[in-house]
Amino acid sequence: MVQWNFEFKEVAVKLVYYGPALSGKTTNLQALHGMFSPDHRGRLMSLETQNDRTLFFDLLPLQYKTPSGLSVKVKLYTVPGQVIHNSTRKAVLAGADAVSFVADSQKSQALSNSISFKNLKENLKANGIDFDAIPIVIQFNKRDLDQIKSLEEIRHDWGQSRFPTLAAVASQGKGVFETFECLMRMAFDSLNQKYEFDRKYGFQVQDLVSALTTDKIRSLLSLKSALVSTGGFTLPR
Ligand SMILES: Nc1nc2c(ncn2[C@@H]2O[C@H](COP(=O)(O)OP(=O)(O)O)[C@@H](O)[C@H]2O)c(=O)[nH]1
Ligand SMILES: [Mg+2]
Repeated sequence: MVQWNFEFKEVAVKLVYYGPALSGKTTNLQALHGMFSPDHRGRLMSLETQNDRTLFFDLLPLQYKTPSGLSVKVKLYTVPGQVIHNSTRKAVLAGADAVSFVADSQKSQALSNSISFKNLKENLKANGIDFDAIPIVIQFNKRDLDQIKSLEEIRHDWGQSRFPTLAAVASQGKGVFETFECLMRMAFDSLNQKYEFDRKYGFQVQDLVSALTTDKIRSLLSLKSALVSTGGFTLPR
């Protein structure tokens, strides 16, 4: 649930990276942290156990102010993927405005992906969030490895769904910003329908997305080529 403070013209949006253990959720946030301009990003906070797996969650805060004075705060979270950490996962998901589901492309991980996706559905429900309405973006990460699900298979499985689906190699920063951009666009399309930040404050998600990176980084990005299937997402012109 977006937190909207009318008096202070401040909106806080929560985006959650969900998925099975070791699919690359933390790596996504680390890569994003490296791409975002220091003017807009906060510190990436990670809580890790000794074996490098996230015990609680990671948090990367972003801030942006429109010329009209609307302060936009975006908080990116990851959940711990391990089955035993379900209570943390449920807590992190509370109040989420949009979800990026990071799947591991390796064929051997297909079952973990589907268990985690089912768990996402359950935990959204437990938090009173409508699975059929919340924006969800799917990222198939680790495209650099062998024995991965082919893009044709992914298109076959997800192409008819409402979820935009993207390919990524998070450890090389590929497809990471594109996934984030898709997620932000979906999230704000949905929020604008309800709160009209665009109409009331001239807020354009494009302006925020552009402000976050330098031109040099932007020139390396291509949302179109990262998309495996578009789902309910319309590419910006
Ligand atoms: N080969 C490969 N390894 C990756 C990729 N993304 C993440 N990893 C590695 O996978 C492991 C788990 O990543 P991490 O981000 O901690 O997973 P999390 O549990 O989902 O947060 C780490 O060793 C990462 O370096 C990728 O695209 N390709
Ligand atoms: Mg992690």
